[in-house]
Amino acid sequence: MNIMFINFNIGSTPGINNGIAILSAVLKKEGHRVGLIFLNEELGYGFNLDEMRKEIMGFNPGILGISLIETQLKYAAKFCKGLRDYYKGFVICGGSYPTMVPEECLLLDSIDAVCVGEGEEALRELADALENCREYNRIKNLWFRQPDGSTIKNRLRPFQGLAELPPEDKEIFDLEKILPLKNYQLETMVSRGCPYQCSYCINQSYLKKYQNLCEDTVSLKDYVRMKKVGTAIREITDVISSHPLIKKIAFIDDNFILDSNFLEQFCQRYIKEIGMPFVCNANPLSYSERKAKILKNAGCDDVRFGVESGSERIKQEILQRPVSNLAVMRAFEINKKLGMMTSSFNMIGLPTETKEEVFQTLKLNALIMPDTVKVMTFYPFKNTPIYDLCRQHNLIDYDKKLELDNYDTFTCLKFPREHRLFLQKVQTAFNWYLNLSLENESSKVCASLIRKIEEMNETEWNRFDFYAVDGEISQGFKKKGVPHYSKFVNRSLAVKFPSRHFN
Ligand code: B12
Repeated sequence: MNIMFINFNIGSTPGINNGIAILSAVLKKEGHRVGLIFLNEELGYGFNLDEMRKEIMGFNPGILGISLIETQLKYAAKFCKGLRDYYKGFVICGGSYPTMVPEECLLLDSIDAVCVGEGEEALRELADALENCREYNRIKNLWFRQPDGSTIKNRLRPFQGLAELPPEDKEIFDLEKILPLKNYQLETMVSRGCPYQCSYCINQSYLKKYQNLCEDTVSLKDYVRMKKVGTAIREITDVISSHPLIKKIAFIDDNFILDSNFLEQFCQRYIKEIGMPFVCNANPLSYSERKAKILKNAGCDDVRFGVESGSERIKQEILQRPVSNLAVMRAFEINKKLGMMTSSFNMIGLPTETKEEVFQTLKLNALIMPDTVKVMTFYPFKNTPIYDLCRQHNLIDYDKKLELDNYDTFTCLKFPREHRLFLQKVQTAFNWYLNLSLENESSKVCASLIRKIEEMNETEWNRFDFYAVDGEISQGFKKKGVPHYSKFVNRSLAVKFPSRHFN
């Protein structure tokens, strides 16, 4: 059967969708033909309904599979509206958003079914049933909309065993176009699930959903899984053998270092079979000098840590994230000692967060001095504990939320105007605030610039070309060799100069 996926990646950095990559591998193994429409302007494929129609008609899929995250819902809804004018096959959607709010996705025009949770077995069974004209209404993990408007809500099967899966089909993505946009870094994952219960992430609700809907009893232990070392290695070697320009591997798991045994075994094989520099995500709480040494010996030169906030109150009360500032400082200290780079991920614009608490986040970053710093604006995802908190306090501006494609720059919370302006200034100019602590020429220049922007009203701020000024002062500092942070490529990213980062 022909099965075509649609990946909505509009207005946000393109990347391999691991969900589609594994579904494609499973379906191809069964002999199906798999196609993909990857919507992303940077890849030269914007949201153009006529183009999509031509591609779909040309591929003639029996199943159209939409992979969806919350920020892309508006595009999927528009696409689904006119779809039935020309497409009569089966339409199903899956991904993090359909899993969090399946009832809402079932209401989208043209949708026949929603996949709740993991989709490998469900989609394989659906394709098989449709191909052989068999009954499919009882397939686990699938919810169906009936012609009379009623729904069938099947229970979920237990979490997918990763050992049974083939290597992902990353080649279904146009890697020739994606890789240059990622500085020739190949993104991959070695695990699924996360044991932490942070209120802003889907993990907590994801597990709860399974606990409520699964046919068997499932626990956190079942949710957090590692791939087979051999499969994780092969998913990399297969791609690098056909894309020789790849120069770095990025492990984008929530927490790459979670399982010590896996880490050791994987790193041993990685050195021998891949031997390329790599970067990974890690939670400061799971970090230790021992793990850092394993990483370093295997070629890891950069670890990305979720710092999130410098306010202990925000972390405990709002984010339910038990990672103290001390744990953060320890993790960064370990890397500094071993000569490894660090990246720090942060959020501002959190519910109940005060100006002082925003500054605590900047101060913590100034203390730990990461090589790159990302500061994003908080975005409440549906069905997460923090979303419920925001809703209870009537904090969400739903129209604004719908407008946002990603959560880099603008808040969709109903803060007073003056606080919104403050957040925009800090999110844009956070590198200048970091420079204040460097106690060098950049601190003096940035102190006076910060005074200037802090006094600006909304109109003045909107007219102010921050990026031109930042580029100019950064050039000057670079010429003189003055250490400083400047913005790089992405509006939410600042890089420390001098930097080994983009060599
Ligand atoms: C890796 C990752 C990325 C990668 C890949 C993105 C992608 N589209 O998959 C990159 C780095 C590019 C990325 C970017 C972003 N991400 Co991201 N990312 C993740 C992460 C850490 C893991 C996802 C993953 O690969 N899991 C493993 C695969 C195998 O699972 P899966 O994707 O869920 O797929 C399974 C099922 O969902 C289902 N399925 C999926 N699609 C389909 C389709 C059909 C037809 C069917 C039947 C089934 C099905 O079957 C799959 C196999 O079992 C999650 C966190 C998490 N815990 O899930 C966040 C997450 C998905 N990201 C999120 C967000 C918001 C973003 C960004 C908007 C961030 C930004 N500021 O720009 C961008 C958007 C990019 C885009 N438009 O796709 C949110 C989504 C929230 C939500 N409720 O929708 C998450 C959940 C993080 C969070 N905050 O909790 N991300």
